[in-house]
Amino acid sequence: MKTFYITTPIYYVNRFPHLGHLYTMMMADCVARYKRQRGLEVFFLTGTDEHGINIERAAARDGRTPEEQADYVVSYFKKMTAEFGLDTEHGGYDIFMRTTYPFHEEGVQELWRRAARSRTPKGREAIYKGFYEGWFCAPCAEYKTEDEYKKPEHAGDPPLCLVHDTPLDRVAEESYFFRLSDYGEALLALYESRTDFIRPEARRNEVISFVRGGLQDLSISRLKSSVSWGIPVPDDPAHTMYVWFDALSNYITAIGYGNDERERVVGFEKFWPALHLLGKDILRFHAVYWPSFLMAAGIEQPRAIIAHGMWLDQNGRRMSKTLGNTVELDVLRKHFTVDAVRYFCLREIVFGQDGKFWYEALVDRTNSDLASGLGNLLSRTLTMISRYCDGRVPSSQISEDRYLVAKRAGVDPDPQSLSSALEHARDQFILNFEEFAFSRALDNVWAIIARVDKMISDAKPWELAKDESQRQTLNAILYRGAETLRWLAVLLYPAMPETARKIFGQLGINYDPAKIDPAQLQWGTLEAGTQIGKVEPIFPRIDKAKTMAEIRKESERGAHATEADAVQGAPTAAQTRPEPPMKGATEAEMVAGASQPSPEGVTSMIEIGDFMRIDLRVGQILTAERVPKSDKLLRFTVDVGEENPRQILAGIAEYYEPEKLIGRKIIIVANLKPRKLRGFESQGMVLAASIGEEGKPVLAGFVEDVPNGAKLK
Ligand code: ME8
Repeated sequence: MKTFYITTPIYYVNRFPHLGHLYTMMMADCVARYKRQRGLEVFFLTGTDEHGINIERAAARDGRTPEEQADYVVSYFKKMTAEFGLDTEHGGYDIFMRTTYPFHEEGVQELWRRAARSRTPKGREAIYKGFYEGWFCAPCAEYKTEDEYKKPEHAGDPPLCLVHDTPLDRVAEESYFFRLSDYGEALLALYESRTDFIRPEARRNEVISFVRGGLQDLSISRLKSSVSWGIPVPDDPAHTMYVWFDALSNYITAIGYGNDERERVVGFEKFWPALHLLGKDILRFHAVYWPSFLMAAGIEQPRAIIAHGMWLDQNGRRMSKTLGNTVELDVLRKHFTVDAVRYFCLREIVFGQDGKFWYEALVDRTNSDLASGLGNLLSRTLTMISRYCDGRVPSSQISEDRYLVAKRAGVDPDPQSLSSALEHARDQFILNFEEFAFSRALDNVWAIIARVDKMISDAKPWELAKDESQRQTLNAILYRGAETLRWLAVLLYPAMPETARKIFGQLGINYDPAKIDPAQLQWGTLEAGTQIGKVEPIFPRIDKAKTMAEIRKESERGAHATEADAVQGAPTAAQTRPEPPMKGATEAEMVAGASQPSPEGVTSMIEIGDFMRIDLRVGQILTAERVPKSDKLLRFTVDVGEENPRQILAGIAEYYEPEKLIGRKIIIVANLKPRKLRGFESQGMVLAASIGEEGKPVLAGFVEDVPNGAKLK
C-alpha cells in the first residue's frame, strides 16, 4: 500500500493553544483524511516542542519544573484535539509527538553525529566549534541580525524583537556552528529541480531570494550553564542543542530514525519523506535549515513544504497569545459545531493567504452555506422522501412511456446531465484538493448544491405528487436529490467528517463515507428501497444578534483570563515596564471586603441592573503562594470554570496560610479590570467579609458543593 506522511509544526509549551494552532491541525487533518479516503496508508503527526530557554523561563515564572510546564500545556493541547475531533480516537493524528520522549533524544543525537561526521558541499566539516556573539529572541528561539530587531529607546537597553516587541538576550559564548554558508548553492539547486518543493509559489520565491542573499553559519548549541533544558550535544554535555535542531528532527525521530523500536512500530523507511504543513512564520526553519541538516546527514529531503497564511485580528495584526488578540477556543466551540469551524477555515481564506477572523462571518457562513445551503437540501429532499415515498429511497427509473410526461413537467428523463456535472465537479474537487486549493474545491461542491436545489425547485415535487401520472418523475427527482447528497457527503468527508457521517445516517446508508474513494464514486449506487434515517437539521440556524452578544461578553472575559497568565509567556516582572501607580489601589484593596471601611448601613440604593453588571463567580484555588517582598499579598491561580485558570492577588497574607487555601471554593468578581500589583497582574478579586476594627478578612464560601464557574445572582 502506498504511504503518506503529513506533519504539523510541534508547538511551544509556553502558551496555550489558540485558533492558529487549531487551524494548522485542522488543515493537516483534512489532508490526512482525504489521503486515507484515497486508499493511502497515512501517518499524521502533531505534537509539542518542549525544550529551550523560553520554556525554561515560562516554567520558572510559574513555579513549575520544565517537565511540569510541558505536561500542563500538553493537557490543554490534548483537550483541544479531543474537543475538535483531531485526536486518534476521532480518526485524527497518529502521534502526538513530544520532544521530551527518550527515543527522540536518541534520534536527534544520531542525526547530530551523522551531520558532524559529514563534509559540506565545499568539502569542509559541517559542524564546528566557535564563539557566538549576538542577540537572541527567546520567544522566536532565533538569533537576530541587525535588520531583524528594533533599536531600544534608551541607550544601554537591549534591542527589541520585531515580532514580539520583547527585549533580546545578549549571547556571547562558545558554541557549535552548522556551516550553513556552504549549503546555499545546493539549496538553490534543490528548489530549482523540485519546483513544488516549497508552496505556494510566492513563498518559494521569498525563500529563494533569502538564500540568494547569502547564508550565515548557524549557532546550534548553547552552553549548558546558559540553557540547561534541552538535549545535550553528543560527546560534549557542556553544550545543549539549539532548540530548532532538536525540534525539526522530531519529524524523523517520531517515525523511527535512530531508534529500532520506533522503526518497528512506525517505520522511517516506510513513511519518510513527509509533507510538512506549517505557518509561513516558520518557513525559513523548514525550507532552509531543515533541508541543510538533512543534506549533511545524507537523508532524503521532505516531500514538500507547504506554508499557510496567518489568521489576523480585525486590526490586521497576527493573532498570538503574546498580543492577547486570539480567538478563544472555548468560545468558538461553545457556539459553533466543529464542522462549521472547519468549513469556515477552509472556505473563508484562500489557503496560503492571510485572513482576518470575524465571528460575524462565521455566523453568516454557517447560516447561509451550511444551514440554508447544504442542510436545507438534505432536509427538503428527505422530508419529501418521507412524505411521498414512505421514507424509502424511490426508484430512479423513468420508463420510456413516461418520458413525455416528465418532459412536460420540465424534467429531463435522463439523469446523464446531472451525473456528468457531478463527475466533472468531483474531478475538479480532487484536482483542487491535491493542490491545497480547499476554498475552490468547496466552491465546486456548493455549485452542485445550488444546481440540485434549483432542479428540485423547478420540478416542484409537491405539484408532481398531486398527479399520479407523474409518479415516476417525482421518484426520479427525489432519487437524484438523495444520490447527489451521497456524492457530496463522500466529497465533503475530509473537510466535514461528522457532517458526512450524519448525511449518510439520514440517507439510511450503513457504510462509512471515510471508506469511499471519491475517484471511485459511481452514479446510481444508492439503492432504491433504502429506508432513510431520522430527518434532523444538521446545521440549525444561529440567532446572530443573540450569539454575537454572548460571544462579545465571553471573549472579553476570556481575554482578561488569559492575558497575563504566566504560562502564556507574559513578560517577566523585570521585562515589564512599570505601570503608573493606580490611584488609591492598595494591597488590602485586593479583597473586596477589606477595600472599604465597614459600612454601618447601606449608604445608597442601586438598581438591579447595577448589581447585574458585576460578574460574581465560584472559583477554586489551585495554587497559592506569598508574593515576594509583600507582607500582605497572596498570589493564587483560581479555576473559574474557564479554559485557563486565572491569576488573582488578594491582600490576606497576614490572616491566611497559603498552603491551607489550596482546593478552597471562593467567590470572585470576574469582570473587574485587571490591575497589576508588585509586578503581577490580578485578573479578578476575591470576596471576603471584613471583620472588626482592623478589617480582618474572612473569605466568603459555600456550605454545599458548587461547580467552578457557577454564577452568583
Ligand atoms: O513555532 N495563524 O511553535 P508555535 C495561523 N515550536 N497559524 C498560526 C497562528 C496564526 N495567527 N499562530 C500560530 C513554533 N499558528 C515551533 C515550531 S516545528 C519543528 C517547531 C500556527 O507554538 C502555525 O502553524 O509558535 C505556526 O507555524 C505555528 O502555529 C507556530 O507554533
